[in-house]
Amino acid sequence: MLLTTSSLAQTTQAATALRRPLDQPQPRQNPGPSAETIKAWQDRKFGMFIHFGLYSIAGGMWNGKRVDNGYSEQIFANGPIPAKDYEALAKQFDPEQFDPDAIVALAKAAGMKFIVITAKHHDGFNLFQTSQTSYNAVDGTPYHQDIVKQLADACARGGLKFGVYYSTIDWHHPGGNTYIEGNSNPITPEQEAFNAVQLKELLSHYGPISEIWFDMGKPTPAQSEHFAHTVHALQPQTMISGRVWNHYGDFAVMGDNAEPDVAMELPWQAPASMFPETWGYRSWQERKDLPGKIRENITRLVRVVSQGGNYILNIGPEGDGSVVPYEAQVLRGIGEWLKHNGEAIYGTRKQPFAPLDFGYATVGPHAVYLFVAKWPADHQLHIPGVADTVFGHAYRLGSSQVTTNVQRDGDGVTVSLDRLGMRQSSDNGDTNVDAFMPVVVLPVKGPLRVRPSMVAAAPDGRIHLQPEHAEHYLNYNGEGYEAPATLYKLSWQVDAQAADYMLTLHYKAAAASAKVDLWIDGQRYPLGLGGPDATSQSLRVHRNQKTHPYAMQVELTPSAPFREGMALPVTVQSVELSPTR
Ligand code: H79
Repeated sequence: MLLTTSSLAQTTQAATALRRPLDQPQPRQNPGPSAETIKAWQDRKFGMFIHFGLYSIAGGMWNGKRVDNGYSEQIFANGPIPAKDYEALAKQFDPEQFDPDAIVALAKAAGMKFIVITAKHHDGFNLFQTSQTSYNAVDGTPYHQDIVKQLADACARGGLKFGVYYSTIDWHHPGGNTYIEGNSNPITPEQEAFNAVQLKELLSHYGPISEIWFDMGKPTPAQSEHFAHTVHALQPQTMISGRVWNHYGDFAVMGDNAEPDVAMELPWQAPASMFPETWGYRSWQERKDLPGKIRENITRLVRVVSQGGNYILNIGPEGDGSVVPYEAQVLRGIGEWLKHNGEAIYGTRKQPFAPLDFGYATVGPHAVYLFVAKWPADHQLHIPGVADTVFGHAYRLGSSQVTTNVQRDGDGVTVSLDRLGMRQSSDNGDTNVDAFMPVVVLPVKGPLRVRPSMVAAAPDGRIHLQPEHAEHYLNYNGEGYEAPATLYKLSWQVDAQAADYMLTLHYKAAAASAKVDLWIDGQRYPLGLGGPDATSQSLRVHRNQKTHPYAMQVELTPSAPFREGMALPVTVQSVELSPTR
């Protein structure tokens, strides 16, 4: 049977509608990537970002002077450089040292599982051949080759996933944008049409695109939907970055070099550059303390992965396409560490414990991994709330011949670092990166049972819940880079001994039509908040110890099913629970 492109796309899409639990936000674009695709994307954990373009030739210098206001990939705007002069860089664009297979080999040596390259940055120059403008690497430069194609092919040969960065801003095209501070430009209708054609090109000519890293601009919700739909109509399994805005992404993106400070339950990524000052090559960047930079990035990777995220680390090759030696050394250093410790990173889940005083943790299919960032004074690792889990003997990852018992200790367990023969390594000038951030493995037999940290009941059994004691869940990537993240869920873990409670929700006056869902141990209680004068609601609720053996889980969300981006339509002041018998 012959399938047209569009019917093929529809067939693929029909099979991939994503379902999430009803107390989680539902994707705006559905169908999109399947649950399997999302999980595989999350399991990769670590990838390479490449910022490369005409700005790489300038390298943060113009007319012999350093341009130090803003990122070097935005030197056109920061200079500012006259358009004709910047465009003339295209005639010099001939990156003879650009070696896609070597870059793929470097990414693999770093332990990276995917590469994302700037197909088009804000300056409007395209690393790929496009029908929309000759301002591209093939038609507008002496190089005459498609960099995106070269790298896509090299990734396919090397077994890495491949993605593209795409800025919806365009400072070059006549129908495009001019620079504004912060880069939250509205997208003109001409620009939208131009972008949609380029998206079709990128999604049609380069094989499977694992992710598309939309960036910046401030499209309308209809434009964000248009961009997302254009991508998914051609490749439903492409993961779209949240910076397509208005909650049309398949994964949330933190700010440049930022990490979340709240709990995360949907897919997300933290983008990082080697130095916070630039993503594109900067010839005069001071590149000091290589071991420190390696340690910094291992720590960031571990912190991000222990919170369930993906870490994408940038390189900014020089104008001739060569990788900056310092950046290659940083990547190789991380790779050395991952060679021994990767089991604790790839395919793991976020840490389910209360914050750990010694560092971080992840959970694999058969083990808990403990990352020792701070040497505990008593040389013991304490893990709270796991007294009911059966552990095998603990060992240091990479040296399983020395083992020790996992000791019960109150409601948790303790592991002695001395018994594992582990010593604190000196941090000053230590070039032995492998000694850094050692990982201790606690093999888990049977289920991992975690008693969360809980809000206690008063002696009379009453429980007083305040927003400060809840996990806060936020919607990221709303109406542009500067829009604040909004709250969609509060979640408390409560040490509740009774089976039945009278619950009272106290809140600031809400719109007459405002509705929320209260969830008790996974059971949904829909609530209408009823008008500007109402400030509380009471109802009977029941504990379900079968599904939530340790703690009663109390959650508030918008009325289910709710879409990504919907905020909790009320300001919660407190939740009071009193046992009814
Ligand atoms: O591609 C990289 C950046 O060029 C792009 N995102 C990453 C991945 C980006 N474009 N704009 N922005 C990020 C936000 C702009 C932030 C800025 Fe600033 C605030 C630019 C000028 C003021 C940060 C702080 C850079 C200089 C000062």
